[in-house]
Amino acid sequence: MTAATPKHPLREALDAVRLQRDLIGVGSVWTRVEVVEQTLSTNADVAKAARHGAPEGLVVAAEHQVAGRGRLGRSWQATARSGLTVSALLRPVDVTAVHWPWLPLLTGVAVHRSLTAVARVPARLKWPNDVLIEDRKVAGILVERVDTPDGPAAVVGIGVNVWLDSHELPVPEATSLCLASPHPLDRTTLLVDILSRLGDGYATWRGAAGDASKGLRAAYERGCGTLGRDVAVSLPDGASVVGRAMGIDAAGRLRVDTGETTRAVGAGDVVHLRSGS
Ligand code: BT5
Repeated sequence: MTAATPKHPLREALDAVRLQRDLIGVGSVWTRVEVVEQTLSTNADVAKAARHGAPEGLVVAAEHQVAGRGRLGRSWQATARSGLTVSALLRPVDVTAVHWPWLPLLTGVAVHRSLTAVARVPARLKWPNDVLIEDRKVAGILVERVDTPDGPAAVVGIGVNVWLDSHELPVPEATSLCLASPHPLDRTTLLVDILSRLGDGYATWRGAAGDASKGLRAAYERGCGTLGRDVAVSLPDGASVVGRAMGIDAAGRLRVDTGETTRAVGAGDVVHLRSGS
């Protein structure tokens, strides 16, 4: 990837009226879209609303998120209006908890499809739910389970780098849509597309009672650039698994062939070592 030529970043405000109009309606999962100028974390905001009884379908998007959360206590950094920082409340009460680990993966499928179809970038999923362009991270997803008086809920958080110039990238391994694509696009269009796909994917998954074998698993595998590659996976307990990523199992875990055995990894950080052959 070549270093940045600034592409006249058009940091227009999110169009809250259009978001409401295009996302909310009969048959839509989305019930309310709020755009806030600044907040600490949209995931924290939606979790708080969930604990206070907010119904499924609440969406909060921030123009500037100043304490964005990543997984495992890490952070998500983005300058004002440079991308999407958005969270949505889902309450899949009729899906048994064993299938909930598919929620981040189905969110990844929606984001990946949107970036390839609308932003027209050669994006690939990195298990479990990063979205990469040429091995650089353009989007991150954080799904958190929250206990609420109305039962367990899921807060689905999505961060996408849209108008970040190269000198603004928070880490060298990051990229943005404007750096990777010659097709400028506005954030409202992208957000409508991502949430529409997420809503459809969620409704289908829920309709299948969370059973990913009814299409989600295959869809995820098609978009996943981790498969077929040699990987090193750091596990939460500090151990690591090195081998060839072979596929995704029925529980959404990554199957890694270590040469001696096949391990199913449910959580961890993957490093892509090199392409498999
Ligand atoms: C993630 O965590 O990638 C999940 C990020 C989720 C962010 C959204 S924004 C809306 C919602 N509200 C929140 O508070 N959070 C969610 P993880 O896999 O742990 O990756 C975090 C790591 O990505 C950091 O340690 C950095 O190395 C890197 N990183 C941070 N900001 C980045 C950015 N803008 N682009 C690419 N990489 C970034």
